[in-house]
Amino acid sequence: MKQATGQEKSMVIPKICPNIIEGKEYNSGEKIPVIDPANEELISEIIQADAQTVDLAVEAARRVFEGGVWSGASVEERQATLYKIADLLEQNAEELAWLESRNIGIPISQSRTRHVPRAVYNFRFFAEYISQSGNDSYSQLSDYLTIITREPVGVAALIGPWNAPIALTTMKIAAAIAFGNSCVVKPSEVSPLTALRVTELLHDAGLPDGVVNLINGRGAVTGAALAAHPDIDVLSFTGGTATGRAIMSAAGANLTPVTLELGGKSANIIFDDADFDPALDGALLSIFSNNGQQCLAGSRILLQKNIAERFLSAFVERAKNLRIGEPMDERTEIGPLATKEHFERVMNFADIAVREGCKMLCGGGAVKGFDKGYYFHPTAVLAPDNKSRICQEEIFGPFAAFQIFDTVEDAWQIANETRFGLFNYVWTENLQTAMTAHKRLKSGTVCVNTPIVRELRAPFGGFKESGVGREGGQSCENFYTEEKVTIIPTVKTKLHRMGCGTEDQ
Ligand code: TXE
Repeated sequence: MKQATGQEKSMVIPKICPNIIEGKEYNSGEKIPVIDPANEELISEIIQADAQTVDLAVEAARRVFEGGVWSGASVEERQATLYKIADLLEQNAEELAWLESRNIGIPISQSRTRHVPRAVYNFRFFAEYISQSGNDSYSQLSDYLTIITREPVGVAALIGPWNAPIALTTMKIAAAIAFGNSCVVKPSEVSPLTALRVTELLHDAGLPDGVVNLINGRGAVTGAALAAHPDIDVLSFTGGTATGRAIMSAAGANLTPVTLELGGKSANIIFDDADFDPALDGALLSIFSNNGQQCLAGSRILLQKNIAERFLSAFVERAKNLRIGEPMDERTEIGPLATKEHFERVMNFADIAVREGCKMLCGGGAVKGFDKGYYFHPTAVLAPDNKSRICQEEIFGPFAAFQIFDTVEDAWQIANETRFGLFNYVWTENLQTAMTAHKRLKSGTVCVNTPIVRELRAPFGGFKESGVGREGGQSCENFYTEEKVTIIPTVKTKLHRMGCGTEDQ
């Protein structure tokens, strides 16, 4: 593998994204194009790992795990390496932000301020976590001490999404390796660039080769081979709900535990008594940041009837004013969608909205003035009711579906009428309404008077079809470690003597 070149490394996109197994590059296999969504140009190609290459990666991870170079390292050693990784990511932050924005079209200002700092924090957080977490023990049973310890689970398969690749995939990597595991990482075929650079930086930070192995390829080939592999111990996935089902079935055949962080259709409920300006800012951020491609987007905006007209007109005015542009332009607020297929899918929802009788408030099509690139206009529609497809399906783009409701009770009912349950947002100045939201909304997280705040200590995940399991400090410890119970008598025990031919106890 290449040596560290640090900040001096010029910002180039590698022509080929190889598979990296135990520190070695594997360059043979089908090539799959990687496209810049801003101009539709070929910027790189991945080498697809077939089932045999996936085997090699899992075998390497297993060998390195059993060898103990990392799984047997002390907490202090692991912590030092994790801090070093965080430092190196930070030193290369500009390059990582640039790669991410070129690859998936996220505005550079957001890659710089949110995605890459989050990746850095993921490693720092788990470095700190492992030095603080402790073990339980029980001494209630007379004359016995029962100690609970944790061991790394073994080989973790980590399958990442394309919408926030560096932030979400490093969360999985940091958690898996912090607890001593080895892993096989498969980024989305759409967004391989930052995962490759991060893998190089892991090596430069001194993480032993083979602790993190990188394989590239399509979901149906590489992803499916990894998910069905009998020698992985756990699998963590972030992506779409349909893919999550396929992965859970494949893993289930081997009794491999999974965490699935899937889609969402979160309600963002604005009550009449909400503080207007923060609610408006929060609603815009919630649906338009990350080009609307986020699982926790507040994509169904529910307005109580007295605030509705004023809110709608202020929202639409701001939405029309969003700066749409080249992702590398620092002023850009909305860049292109990540792929052509996704762009067409989001476009199709604009047609569906019209067919379903929604009122188009703004947007609803491709942005004029761009000959190339997958630019979709920030869109807002007023839906006739919650049954319409634009209120029930995850669009995953800058597409806000408004509804108007009457009573507080109506709000809970509409918000919960969905097969998803990842997030909900509530804006109110009434403490009772806020506390009722906390009880009544069926989702993994309820945000009151704030857009998303990601607290890594807290469990992140979804109810219903939004997922299985949770990610976060304690949740990740539970997932990436096996618990072991050791029972020790605290006094010399006198055991019943079987086979002595005596009634003596
Ligand atoms: O992602 P996929 P898709 C939602 C969003 C989006 C929809 C579809 O609504 O429009 O999902 O997105 C790998 N076995 N989210 O289809 O397929 C794939 O290679 C193993 C929500 O583009 O879920 C990639 O690495 N792996 C979301 C990863 O799964 C498979 C983020 C995610 O891709 C596989 C992304 C298989 N059979 C999309 N098939 C979120 N929760 O934030 C695919 N993959």
